[in-house]
Amino acid sequence: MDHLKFDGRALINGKRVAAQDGQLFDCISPVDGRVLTQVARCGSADIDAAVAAGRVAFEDKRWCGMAPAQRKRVMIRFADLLQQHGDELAMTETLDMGKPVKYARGVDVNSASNCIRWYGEAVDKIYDEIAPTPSTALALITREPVGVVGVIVPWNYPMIMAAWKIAPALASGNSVVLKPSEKSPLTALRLADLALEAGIPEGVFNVVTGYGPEAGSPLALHMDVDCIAFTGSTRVGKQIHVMAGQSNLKRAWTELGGKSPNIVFADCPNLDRAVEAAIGGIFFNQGESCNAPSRLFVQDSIKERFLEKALALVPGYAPANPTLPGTVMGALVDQIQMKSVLGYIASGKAEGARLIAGGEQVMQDTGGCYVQPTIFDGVKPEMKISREEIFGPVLSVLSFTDAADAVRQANDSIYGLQAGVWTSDLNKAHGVARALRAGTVHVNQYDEDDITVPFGGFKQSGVGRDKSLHAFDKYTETKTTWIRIDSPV
Ligand code: TXE
Repeated sequence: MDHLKFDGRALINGKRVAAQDGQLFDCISPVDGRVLTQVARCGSADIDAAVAAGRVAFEDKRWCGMAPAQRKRVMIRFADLLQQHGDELAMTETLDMGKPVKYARGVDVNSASNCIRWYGEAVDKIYDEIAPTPSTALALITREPVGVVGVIVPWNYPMIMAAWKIAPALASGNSVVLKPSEKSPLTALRLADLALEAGIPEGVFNVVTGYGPEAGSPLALHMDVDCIAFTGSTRVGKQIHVMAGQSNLKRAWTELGGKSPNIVFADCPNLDRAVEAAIGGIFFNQGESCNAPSRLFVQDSIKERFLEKALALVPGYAPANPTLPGTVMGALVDQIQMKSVLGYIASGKAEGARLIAGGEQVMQDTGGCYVQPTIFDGVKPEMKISREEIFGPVLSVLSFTDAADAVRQANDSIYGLQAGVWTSDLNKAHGVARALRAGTVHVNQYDEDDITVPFGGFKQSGVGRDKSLHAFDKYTETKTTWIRIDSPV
């Protein structure tokens, strides 16, 4: 990994550039605390330059005017380049934000590449519509790119979150200005290098690095940005909608937090699988997943057996250096996040939940940010660890009496991103799935995922859907063109 050289300059109009005022910030690895490189600390002037480049590229149609079949070929080449550079991208991601390299390669690179390929494939396969009007008129319903799309993403899946937005935005012919998280900026810059290499014209895909208030806000407030797509915290997501309204009423799409309930009934068809999914779901990616099943509801009659099996799996998630190929639990993204997670663990103890696994920071001697996989039993709905998104390896186990009680408790949250139900009873599975207020409900599994299905939340988990053909709704305007036919034959 010492062979990796990082270039922390922004990418604007096809060129790597420093911030206009020369400001930089340190990019610190949570693996061992080392400074990986310095990164451009962009501000308003840099955002203006990136948006202007995107606007010029959009207006002269160098990308949206390209024949769809050609645009498709370029995007597929872009997806191929991610695979060709997969090992480098994976190790960069691991060093930058701490996830195990095995998953950075096997999940993040593959999934980002697949996403870009899938939307690329769609470019020349989607048709517009003709409305069923009387014969005196022809009404065309066409989709047009919105123009310049601003994209702000978090640090937990930097490449995947970027791909979910830039792929449909680019496939629809837009220009993009991407602001990655200041905690994990490096792979976004490499994606933009590879996009250029693949043949996406200069100015079409720009990356500006920097902090939220300094680089993200000017993008969300920009009068010449037509759409802003955001993944991150609910707190900042609300500000994004305000900024969109305060400026030019740009379209705003947000994928925000979650506190997903996972309900296991006593008639669960396969207890071992339910345990593996519950534990794998919360500890994968160090618990830094918006859709992590962080509230586990287990019916009383199987709870003891369930937790016994769950505890047996916990040692398998012991944190280790994520650059090693066998590691399954890496480092939390930074010191701030680690302190926040440890604060939630302290609050769980203080509020009287029963700590049955983990609870400690470990590997302090490395200089990295490592926390044990942690489970609290006896969690009550009003406790902070049951209500707030922890975004770390902390599972809260709650109880319920019957299906109605489980649904009531599950829905008692400001969030509505995902949910899980485990039962052999088809009626109960359908009934509970319908009653759950969540964008995705998993039945008798929790880990299925595919680019073909929409992803997003009800309630304060956000507005709009990533993935699937539905994502095109966010990056296109629908136009009606009425054509009068004077004298039908
Ligand atoms: O997210 P932020 P943070 C949750 C999770 C986590 C907490 C804080 O609970 O513990 O949020 O994480 C940019 N204007 N999630 O602080 O701040 C920022 O630079 C414009 C859940 O990292 O929301 C980054 O690029 N942009 C989540 C992005 O917003 C601003 C994923 C996300 O940062 C901005 C991440 C501003 N004023 C965190 N302030 C999920 N659901 O996937 C920040 N940003």
